[in-house]
Amino acid sequence: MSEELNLPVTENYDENSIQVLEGLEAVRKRPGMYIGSTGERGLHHLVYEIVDNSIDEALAGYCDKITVDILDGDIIRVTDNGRGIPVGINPQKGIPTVTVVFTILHAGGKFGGSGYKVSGGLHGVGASVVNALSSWLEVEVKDGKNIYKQRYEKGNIVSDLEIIGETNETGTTVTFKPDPNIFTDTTVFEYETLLTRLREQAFLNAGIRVVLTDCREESYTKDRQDDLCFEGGIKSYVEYILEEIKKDKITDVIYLSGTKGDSTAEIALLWSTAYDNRILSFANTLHTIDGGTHEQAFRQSVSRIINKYAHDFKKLKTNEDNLKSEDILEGLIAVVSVKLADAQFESQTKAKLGNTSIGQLVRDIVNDQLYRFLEEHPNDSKTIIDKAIAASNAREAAQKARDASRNKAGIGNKTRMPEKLKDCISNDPTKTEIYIVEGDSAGGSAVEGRNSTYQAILPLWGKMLNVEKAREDKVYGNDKLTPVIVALGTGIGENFDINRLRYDKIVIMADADVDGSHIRTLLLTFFFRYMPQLIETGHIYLAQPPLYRVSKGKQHFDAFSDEEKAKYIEQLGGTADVQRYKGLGEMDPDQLWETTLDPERRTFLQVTMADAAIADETFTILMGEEVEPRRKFIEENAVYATDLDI
Ligand code: TTJ
Repeated sequence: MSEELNLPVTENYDENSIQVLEGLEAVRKRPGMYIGSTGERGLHHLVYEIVDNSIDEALAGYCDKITVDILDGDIIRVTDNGRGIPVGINPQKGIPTVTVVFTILHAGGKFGGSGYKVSGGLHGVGASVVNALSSWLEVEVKDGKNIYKQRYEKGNIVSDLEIIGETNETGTTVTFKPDPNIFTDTTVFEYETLLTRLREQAFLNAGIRVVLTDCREESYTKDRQDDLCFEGGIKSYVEYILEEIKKDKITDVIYLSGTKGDSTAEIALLWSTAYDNRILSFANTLHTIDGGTHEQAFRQSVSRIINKYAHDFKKLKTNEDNLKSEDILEGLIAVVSVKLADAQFESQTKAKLGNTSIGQLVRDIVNDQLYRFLEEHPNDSKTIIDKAIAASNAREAAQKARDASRNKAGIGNKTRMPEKLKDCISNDPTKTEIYIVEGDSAGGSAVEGRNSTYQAILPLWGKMLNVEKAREDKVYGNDKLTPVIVALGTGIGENFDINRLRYDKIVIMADADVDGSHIRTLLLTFFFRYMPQLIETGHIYLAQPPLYRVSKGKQHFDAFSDEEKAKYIEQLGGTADVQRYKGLGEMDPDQLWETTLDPERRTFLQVTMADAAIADETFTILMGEEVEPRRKFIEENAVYATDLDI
């Protein structure tokens, strides 16, 4: 049912409307000027342009639900339950405001009004652009009395604004089909792409609710629906990122905010167990991937304030250098969201914010509010500073090791091997083995018992570092592990090069007691964190020395477990002499060769971590206070392959 509206009809448009049509013609001629590209990114941008209008209505407090439906035929439908775009005649244009919205190219504020709209430069004014680039677009408005509808094709009005029904609801629905003649790459919408951006919008506009649904029959995301609403806003955003990277937070979520004039800034941050940092910055909800004044101000002022606090509260000695920014930011997850009227972007892709004033606002907020947080949360402050110190020590240790391994690899002068290393004669890295042995005495019998052609021995320090007491930086920050790094030759961290590995097998040979378990824990954690490729490529083994020697007369057996011991006693008629090996240091060289080193008779355990990510978190526990959980982990979690013929 459509009732004649006393509205100007299409043929009566004056010269202005011809100008209007030319305006949208320009959009079709150079779409990239208006939406960045006509590829997949530009296609999805159309949706964001329409949704932004509803988000504005939600931020104004008149709408609490926005739905985005992907329909068959590469069609999008966006609906909000706001006031509805006004249908009354726009005095300047002499046509309904809703028609102005979709047919007149706007440069400034929302719908051509004088008031500015906090936007990324296109937001809230992109409706006519979307219309111009769509094969067709239909808008339906409910104003609490009537349902109005109008249809356009390629930006051209093809029907008057008509009343098609009655309603007591209010809201706006826009349905459109992007023009395949413009979007020649693809017109297929990706659910995950839309989800990512709409989720971002929901985080950045606390409390707005966006429901995305895939209504397509054929789509592999058919019937997928995500109902996105985060009352916590960017505080929820940093928690979300934490979950995504499977790390744990080590401080509370910190929230800072402030306004200056027309500009607002809000910041959420936390420190996590991660080793890198993730700082996302946004301007008018546009993700400024290349950062800009707001993000730079944030990074600089966080570093400044942490150092200021550390010195003020004697966490750093006055003559101690400041902590480096990269160490302070290690593990940081932060979202910096600024909204400002005259956002200036330094690149066409709007990826870098240029306004200097917003940088000052961010600095003021961090200087004032972060410092206050640190004062009021001494535990979190200690955690942040301890982590930065640990990061600094680990970085210095890594640098030392890089220098050492670079020298070792013949870069510059020939590096001396660690003096404790009893290297093997062969240089063939596909055949040689290095045994990392706990203590000098075990090292001594291993040196005598080994086959020096292809077996190298590296005795480590005797008494294991009191791992449960030593903080991570103490464990890795000192030079105890440097001999291992130099001997292996690969370098560590980002300098790791598996092609420089000097041995085929790296065998950890330690006693089955608590000290042995400490050294195994430490070395596995060290390899996992700084040379994980060694684990992934199966180069790491645990030697399995026997626990008992069961003998009777001339016969003797070596047992590797209590069960085996009982079996051998049984085999020898129920009685036998049982010698418990106290430790590797107790074994004479021949015994060590026969039981642990000889490839024909030894039992190696190859360390293969099924899930590095789980291991990472578990190793974090290993570095915690309790020794027992760590030892238990090593015995249970490393996946061992026994009787390997290697
Ligand atoms: C503007 O101020 C007067 C009352 O209505 C306000 C308004 O325009 N609200 C509004 C616009 N709600 N939703 C829209 C909108 C929704 C979609 C899906 C698309 C567009 C272009 C606008």
